[in-house]
Amino acid sequence: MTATPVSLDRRASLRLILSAAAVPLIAPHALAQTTPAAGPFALPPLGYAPEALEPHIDAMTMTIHHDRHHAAYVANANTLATQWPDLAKQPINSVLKALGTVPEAQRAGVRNNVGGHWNHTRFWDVMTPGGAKMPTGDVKAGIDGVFGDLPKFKEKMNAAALGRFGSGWAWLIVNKDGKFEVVSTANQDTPLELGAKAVLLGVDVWEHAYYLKYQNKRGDYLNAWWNTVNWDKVAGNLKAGV
Ligand code: MN3
Repeated sequence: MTATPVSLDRRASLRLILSAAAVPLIAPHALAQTTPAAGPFALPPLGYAPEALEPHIDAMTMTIHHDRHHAAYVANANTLATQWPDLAKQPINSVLKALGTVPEAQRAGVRNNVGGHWNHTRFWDVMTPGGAKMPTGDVKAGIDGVFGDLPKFKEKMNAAALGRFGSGWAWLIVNKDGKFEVVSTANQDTPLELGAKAVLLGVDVWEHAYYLKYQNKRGDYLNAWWNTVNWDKVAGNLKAGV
């Protein structure tokens, strides 16, 4: 009978079609990680697999968030650098600490896009899998000294994150007086413009950070997010300052 070879051919063709289809599905992620940016700003690699934070943060959210949202901030920052070349001639922290020195035509763009690039870079890093699961050393001492203990600090941070109307961030910083403080910023504003001496930890509460898995339940996302915090990275941020 001829039915069998035809059926096998069909299966083989289907396999070929599927394997060909798999290439463009994989390629954009790989490209986003490795293609040099057309400009001074580059999307940093996530540093871990997009599924590495599951079940707390799902792979699809991480992929879209990093490869599309963060990538868009980087692309826009590169466009701004063509309009205002001084943007690329100074450290990013200096620009964000002194937004008043940015020409007015580019200021809002720099605030949103260079700010978004800085915020997300810090965010991916503090969620790096592994590391200490509890604060130790100077971070623990700072948290206990100002907030009482870790649970009370988490309450304060969650309140800042839940209280941010619309889009923005909640942060643990060392403020301009050298004291641990929880602050919230709107949109892609950074704690650098508040005069922070160190930015220890930040959580993105834009809906794009959690909507696929948690929908409108920002509190559930926050409770899950705490499981991803790498306290060794937090300690490194305290030591490094800004
Ligand atoms: Mn975001």
